[in-house]
Amino acid sequence: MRTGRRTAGMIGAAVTAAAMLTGCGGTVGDSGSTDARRLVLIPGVANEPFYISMQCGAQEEANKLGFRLDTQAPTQFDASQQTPIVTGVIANKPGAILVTPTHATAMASPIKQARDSGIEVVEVDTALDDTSVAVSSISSDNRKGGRLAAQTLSKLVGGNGSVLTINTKAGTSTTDLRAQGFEDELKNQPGLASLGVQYNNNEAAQAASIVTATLAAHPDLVGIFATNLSSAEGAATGLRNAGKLGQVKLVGFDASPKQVEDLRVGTVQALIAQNPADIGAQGVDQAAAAIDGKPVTRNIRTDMIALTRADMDANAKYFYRSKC
Ligand code: T6T
Repeated sequence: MRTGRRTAGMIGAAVTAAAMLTGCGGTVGDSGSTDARRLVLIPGVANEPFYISMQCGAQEEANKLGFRLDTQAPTQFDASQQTPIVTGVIANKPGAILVTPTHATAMASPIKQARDSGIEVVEVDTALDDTSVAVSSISSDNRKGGRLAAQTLSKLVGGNGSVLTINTKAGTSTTDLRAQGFEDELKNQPGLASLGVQYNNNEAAQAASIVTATLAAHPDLVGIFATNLSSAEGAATGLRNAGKLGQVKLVGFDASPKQVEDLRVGTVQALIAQNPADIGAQGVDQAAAAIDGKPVTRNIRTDMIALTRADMDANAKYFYRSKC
């Protein structure tokens, strides 16, 4: 495996993770000169069905447009792991990076460095607070998704009772917007009382513990909104451990294979599925346009759908993939 001249141990670990992402990711060469036909995808974390699906869509589009796409992913969704990947890529001068900033402010400095070195920056999924850095940002309408989750949960619990949000990591633009959208919509649902937001640090086990502790403190809990894959998978485990499956309703974002199975067996009542393959494909389109000096679209919103057990199989195209 070849890596850049400035490769440190940490980058080596991250690159290994990238190669494992789907088996089709590669490392970036160290030619030292700009290779405008090369793109580097830097997702939020390796080995996760949302980002694998995003990579599959990006790879397919890059093949169509005649670009080489390399992928380098951190082993955890964490700015301290993603930063050396971004700075390492600068030395290798691709035409563009497609990056999922793991923190809305902590990732600003390395991503700006990339931009200032002449690399086009396209944000895929999450975004920096500083909207001046990327030429284009492609994501779901996350605030709307949070509102949709609240409407869905309200119907499931008959409009009454206490509800909890389990969020992943503060500073993740997407999931913070989902939690805000959920709270906004609760204002239109007078029978629902918010128990606030708790963070699971993107660890499913922590989400399970949050559910156990909340059930002990609030036996009136009727519903949970889990803002992403790890929080939803973990919340389902927590409800199962407490023997509360189906009694406490669960609406989760994302549609990993485990989440889809949880929906099928009734552990989860609804999933807000995103379209990560489209985020990846449109990210490549925008990167290619920027490199070729063509017009780019600053903000692109991809579609989402609320899946229930009744309609899930008709919408199987929204299920996330574990490999391309
Ligand atoms: O929900 C997705 C993604 O949209 C979010 O930014 C981070 O979490 C996921 O990757 C799911 O784990």
